[in-house]
Amino acid sequence: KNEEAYLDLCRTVLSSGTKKSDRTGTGTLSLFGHQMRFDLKEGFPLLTTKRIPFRLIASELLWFIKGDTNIRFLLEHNNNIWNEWAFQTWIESGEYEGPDMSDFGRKSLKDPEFNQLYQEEMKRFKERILTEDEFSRKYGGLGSVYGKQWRAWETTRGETIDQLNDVIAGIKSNPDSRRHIVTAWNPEDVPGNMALPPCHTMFQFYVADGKLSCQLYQRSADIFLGVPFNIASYALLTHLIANECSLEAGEFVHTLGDAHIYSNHTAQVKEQLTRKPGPLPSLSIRSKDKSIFDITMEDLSIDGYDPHPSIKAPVAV
Ligand code: UFP
Repeated sequence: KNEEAYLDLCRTVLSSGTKKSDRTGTGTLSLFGHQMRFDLKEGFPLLTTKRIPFRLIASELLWFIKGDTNIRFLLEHNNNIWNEWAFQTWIESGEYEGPDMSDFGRKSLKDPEFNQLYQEEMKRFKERILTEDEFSRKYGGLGSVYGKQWRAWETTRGETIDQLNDVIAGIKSNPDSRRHIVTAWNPEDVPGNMALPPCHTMFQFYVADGKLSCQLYQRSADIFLGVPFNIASYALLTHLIANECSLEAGEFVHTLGDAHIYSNHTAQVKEQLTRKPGPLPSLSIRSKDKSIFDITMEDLSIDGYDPHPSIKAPVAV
């Protein structure tokens, strides 16, 4: 049952995960290969055992769907989840003349005085992205992130492939096909061009009995902070594509590679496991006949969401 699938994953990793070191130096409990199923008929899988900010998930997904890779759209929606990646390019550029911001992720967590400086620089950066077109073109772009790979995958012949549009056309014209795949993992880009190689490496759609299902292969999964976002994001994508193709939403199948709980998240996970899940909310899409590429935040709403309070935890950087 939906949320239980997530809580079971937490319990399994806590009780039988392997201690494993990782890129961030934090340390994790980890297991390899796990699958959860969410029946979208039973409600929208936005966890109720802690509050998950649907607004951030939805505006990020609409940004991917548009093929946008510039954080200006996110900032216009008061969404700050990708700021650090753009800020990094800015401070490494020759034009940046402020205080030394190297290793700002780690330093801002440890050093309150530095954090103050960092917050001020970040505020100035965001303001310029929002108000200066030239600056935003130069420093707001994130390069080969999801939006690019989904909508404008670059071929060796210098053409682009619109994977998302093609997969939608395929679902409409040939629903039984076993080739409804979008891939974000581009081996040509991964070694140098990407600060964070895609975690959601590929997804596939499946149509049966008038319902559209989606399976995601996620290579790396931060169970406490990342996975609840990822579940909601792909559940929403499944609904939006189903709506676009005049199908009902079926299941979201979430397959994980390295599924891990960071050592500084275990107390929070245990706290969450003491909470009793409530009924799942429901998603409504207004203006049902709008194209998926024109849907805006105003067209989406979550009803009946009454979660337990959010739980804070440090992001591994
Ligand atoms: N991570 C997620 N979901 C995401 C995302 C990142 O769980 O959507 F963007 C986590 C997984 C991992 C870290 O803990 O971010 C990425 O690090 P690495 O590239 O070393 O796997």
